Amino acid sequence: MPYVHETLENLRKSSPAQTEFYQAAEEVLECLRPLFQRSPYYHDHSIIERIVEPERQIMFRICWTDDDGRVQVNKGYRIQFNSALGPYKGGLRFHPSVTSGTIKFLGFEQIFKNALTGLPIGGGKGGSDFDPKGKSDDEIMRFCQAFMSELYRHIGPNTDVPAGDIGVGGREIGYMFGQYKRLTGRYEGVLTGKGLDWGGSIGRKEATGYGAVYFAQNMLEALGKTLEGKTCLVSGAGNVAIYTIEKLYEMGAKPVTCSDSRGTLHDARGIDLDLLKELKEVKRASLEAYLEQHPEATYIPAGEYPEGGHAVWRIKADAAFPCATQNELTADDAQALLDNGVYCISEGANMPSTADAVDRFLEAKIAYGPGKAANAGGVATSQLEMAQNSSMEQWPLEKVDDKLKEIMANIHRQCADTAEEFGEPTNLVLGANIAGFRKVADAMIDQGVV
Ligand code: NDP
Ligand code: 2IT
Repeated sequence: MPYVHETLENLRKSSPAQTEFYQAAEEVLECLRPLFQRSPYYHDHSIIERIVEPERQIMFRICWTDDDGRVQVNKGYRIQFNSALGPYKGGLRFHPSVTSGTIKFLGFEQIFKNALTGLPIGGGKGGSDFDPKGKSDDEIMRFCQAFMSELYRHIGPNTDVPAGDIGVGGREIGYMFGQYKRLTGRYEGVLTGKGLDWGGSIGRKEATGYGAVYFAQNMLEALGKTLEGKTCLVSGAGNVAIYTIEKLYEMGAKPVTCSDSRGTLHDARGIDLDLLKELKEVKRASLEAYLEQHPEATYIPAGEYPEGGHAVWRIKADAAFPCATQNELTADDAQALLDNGVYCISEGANMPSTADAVDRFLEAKIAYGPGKAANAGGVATSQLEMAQNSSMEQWPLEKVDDKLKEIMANIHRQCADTAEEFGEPTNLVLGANIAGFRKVADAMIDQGVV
């Protein structure tokens, strides 16, 4: 299929340093080959050349003053990738590793993820290389205000609605919302993940993690299995990891690990969720402090696993939930998981498995739910927050959670049906990419050359 090959070659030349974006684009485009063979009209409309090119990318300078009175400078980004299905929607990431390539890969993934939800949202993403670690509350507030002082002119409830991602939670959304309101004089649903007393949706904080577990449950149901009594590995210790662990307990499973950038925690009796929440949501402390209350648990500092792999993925279990960051699970890790009997992987994070790791999972034909399908519950519930804001309502938890369950089941069904349609019934990567792409591409064709 020269069409796919040529587009990837052109991307390699035009985006030489954007390796994560290239990785994400290659995965999607390679999956589309059988679709293009059946439906040449996507080629006739130059759809893939158009879909890999963001509609707009905004880069800006952020100047703010630290507690010592020194002026600090960071880079800010917002990518408005594709608006065929609705206003741009996607999170903001504050992490020192953020580059324009990181935001581009996340924005690209977001297009297809948002399409899979079946809700009217386009794809966008943003963030900064700002490092929230070790900053005071005042510093976080001044940074968020400075960030929004530029971003506010590019966003709006019907144009582009940012939310949280790594390093951006309820506190940061609050400071950014306050600054948006001050600058525009408008109280409107321009961000999601807001506080429950000022426009937030009940259940949004929990939605990504809960959704990833619902997705695992859907995959297991198709195999006649459940999560009940299963030992589960979770990486990360942030928003997605914490609520994955919470839902796993509700399903009768036993999550035995979590991790942060400094190390991995293994508690064979099951992670103490209350303590984890206190350490991470309240004290913002290292996971090592967990041992003060549970000396029988094991803590393995990052990089100190004897064989050089990621310690989380070397423990015997049934299911795994990567919920930290991109490329945190390598081919060696994938092999270790398979050797240890893991037969279900549901990705809470965005692109946590390297391309080689994904290949291992697909070859093994285990239940593998790629991030753009398995973690779509977060953005889907963000859209429910937008719906509540525009109708000036607040829905009860039961209603939000029922909708989340239904959306995750629909996503699973679409991925499985599409995989089946293309003759690879266990390949949900193929199913997710073709099903998401078709919706966006068809809408782009309907809307003409714009
Ligand atoms: P948080 O900032 O709440 O937590 C991130 C966790 O991952 C922390 O434990 C952090 O450790 C760890 N982590 C982050 N970067 C690295 C790194 N480079 N190496 C090792 N560990 C790292 O973020 P979220 O939980 O919100 O996001 C986690 C993942 O889920 C991301 O991939 C995000 O894109 C994805 N996601 C998030 C959604 C949401 O609604 N929040 C929705 C869909 C996907 P430490 O604290 O030490 O930095
Ligand atoms: O990656 C993601 O889907 C998110 N960070 C959530 C985006 C959103 O708009 O809620």
